[in-house]
Amino acid sequence: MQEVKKLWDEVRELSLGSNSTIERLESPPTPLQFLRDYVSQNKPCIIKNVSLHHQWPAFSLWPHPSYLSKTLSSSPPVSVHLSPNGRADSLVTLTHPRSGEISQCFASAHVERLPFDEALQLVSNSKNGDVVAYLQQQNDCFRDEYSVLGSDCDEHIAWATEALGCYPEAVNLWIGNQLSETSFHKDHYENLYTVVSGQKHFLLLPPTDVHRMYIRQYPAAHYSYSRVNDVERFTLELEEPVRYVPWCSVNPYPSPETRESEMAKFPLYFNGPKPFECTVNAGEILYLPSMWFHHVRQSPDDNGYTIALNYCKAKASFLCPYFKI
Ligand SMILES: O=C(O)CCC(=O)C(=O)O
Repeated sequence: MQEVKKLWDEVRELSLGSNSTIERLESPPTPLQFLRDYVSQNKPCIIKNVSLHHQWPAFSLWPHPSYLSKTLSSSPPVSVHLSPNGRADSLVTLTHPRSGEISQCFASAHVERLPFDEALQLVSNSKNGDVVAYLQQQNDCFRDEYSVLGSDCDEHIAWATEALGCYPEAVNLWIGNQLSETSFHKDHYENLYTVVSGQKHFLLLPPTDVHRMYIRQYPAAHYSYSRVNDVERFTLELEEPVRYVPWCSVNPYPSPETRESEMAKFPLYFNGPKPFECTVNAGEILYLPSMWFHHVRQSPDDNGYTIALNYCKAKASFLCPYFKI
């Protein structure tokens, strides 16, 4: 274990810095700077003033819900994730119906496709303990479900495309509010996470901190949701046959009642180096390199929504694009 702890320290000392903050660039980097200083080092950064340099109409139009509703009024339905507490795709304690045994499972949201206006209304009517809605689908939903908004932003981020050597494989739109939270996980793709309205709050840990996440196998479960005579009900059902999902066990924000026990269960997380912490504001892009662990919370804009767009591509062998520049 001593060697692993030394590795965490050395990664911070040699590459990431030890003050737990993410570097902020005043303006978009050149492709060469981006590749040399961040992509090839697998190091996150935040690019400020994107709205000035890229001048997407999205930054001024999307914060107005009436613009989105009007523009999307004759589009096909959009995907909305529903859960009782805004914590879908995360660990939930489940009492087994037959044995009464208490265990944890990996719970996925109930996903519905609804007309945009109806889906947006569900976000603003969200209530913790009742129903929390999050418009999202990580399957290129922006180019599929929201294609009419395509001319409001760039199809790709030119300096990143040049540095990474190819166009994004998926572009996803996220519309939620402070009630939705994304639990710690990692992805295998390079992520240019652009906040259009509101703020996103990230906790980040480098891939070398994998042991601090206590990744364990949890049985997969799904929320199913019903609305009968205005009575809304979620039930959590384990998948059958059982399927196991490897997931991070750490909740970085335990309640005051569970804090002590969580700290005792996950000492490497709570007693190790602090995670990198950053808030990404409207008009900024977070470069989130592949395999970094991330936990995401959000604060809404004045109209009650947080809107973000992320451009993703699988990590290539980064030496290839480097030599293309
Ligand atoms: O914005 C969020 O809620 C989660 C974003 C995320 O996890 C991702 O882009 O991989």
